[in-house]
Amino acid sequence: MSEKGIWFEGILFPDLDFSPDILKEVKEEFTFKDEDVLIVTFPKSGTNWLIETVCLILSKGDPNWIQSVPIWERSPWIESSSGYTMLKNKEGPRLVTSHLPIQLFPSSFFKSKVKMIYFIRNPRDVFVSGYFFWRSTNFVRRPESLEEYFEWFIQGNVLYGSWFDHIRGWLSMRDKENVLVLNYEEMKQDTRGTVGKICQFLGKKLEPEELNSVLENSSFQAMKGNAMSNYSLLKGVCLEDNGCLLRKGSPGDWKNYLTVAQAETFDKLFREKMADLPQELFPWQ
Ligand code: PPS
Repeated sequence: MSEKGIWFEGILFPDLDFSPDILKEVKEEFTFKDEDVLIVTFPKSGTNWLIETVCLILSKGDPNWIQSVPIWERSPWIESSSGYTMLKNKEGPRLVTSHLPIQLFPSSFFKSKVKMIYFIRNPRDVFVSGYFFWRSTNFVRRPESLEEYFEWFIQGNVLYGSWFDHIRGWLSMRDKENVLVLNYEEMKQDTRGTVGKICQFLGKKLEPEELNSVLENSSFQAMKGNAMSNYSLLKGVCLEDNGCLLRKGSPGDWKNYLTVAQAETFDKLFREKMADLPQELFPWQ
């Protein structure tokens, strides 16, 4: 994926709404406020699902906000030029999203009490999800085959760099009071329980019917039908007609795509790179 895109400090970014100058400014000058809420993920980890869920928690289950404002305006990506401008000009507490690796993150965050949720997904499913999604976009070099994208992914030669480095970097923050680490697989298996954890972390108490509305309106089917959240507004802009953010939403879908040899290469790499971290952080293993 190295021919098309923007490079900043050794990390590849989309060729759309990103620039090295803004990325530098974000890192050095963006000022977090303690009341902001932050969502950080490696791309294709379920970011938009988490954003939708948090938006619904903040609106106490009322779907009006998620059905009337595009998801990238409700919780802008801080590193994109448009997201950075929106966030800088926004009054009051902000919901902020980012895929940035820790070394490129605004330094003001590390001195703040901002509550951050870091969301992790099985990298094999991240890989498959990315392969299908990036092929339908016009802002990154498209892989010609799954094999080619596999090589790029394990070398960390993809958008936002190496999955392994991203996870290792951010997990160094996992014991901080203002950090909650969640994962896609557990949220899928016990969505109600995970939403409960998020509410507790954010200090939000929901009535049972409000909680039901959060679950209903953030479901895969509801999001797939919500034009403000399913990226259909980007068709013809940077997404082709067959482009689909909500593709399958199935943990373990990688088993339908990786060969036995690729799965073994992945397992070996995972062991080498992540062996010293508590394995309960990776419940799909
Ligand atoms: S992005 O472009 O990096 O911000 O994409 P991201 O949102 O991180 O990841 C997209 C994958 O998340 C799945 N998704 C969901 N799964 C379950 N429930 C809900 N509500 C949901 N919303 C999004 C989406 O289907 C993508 O995964 P794949 O495996 O491609 O289906």
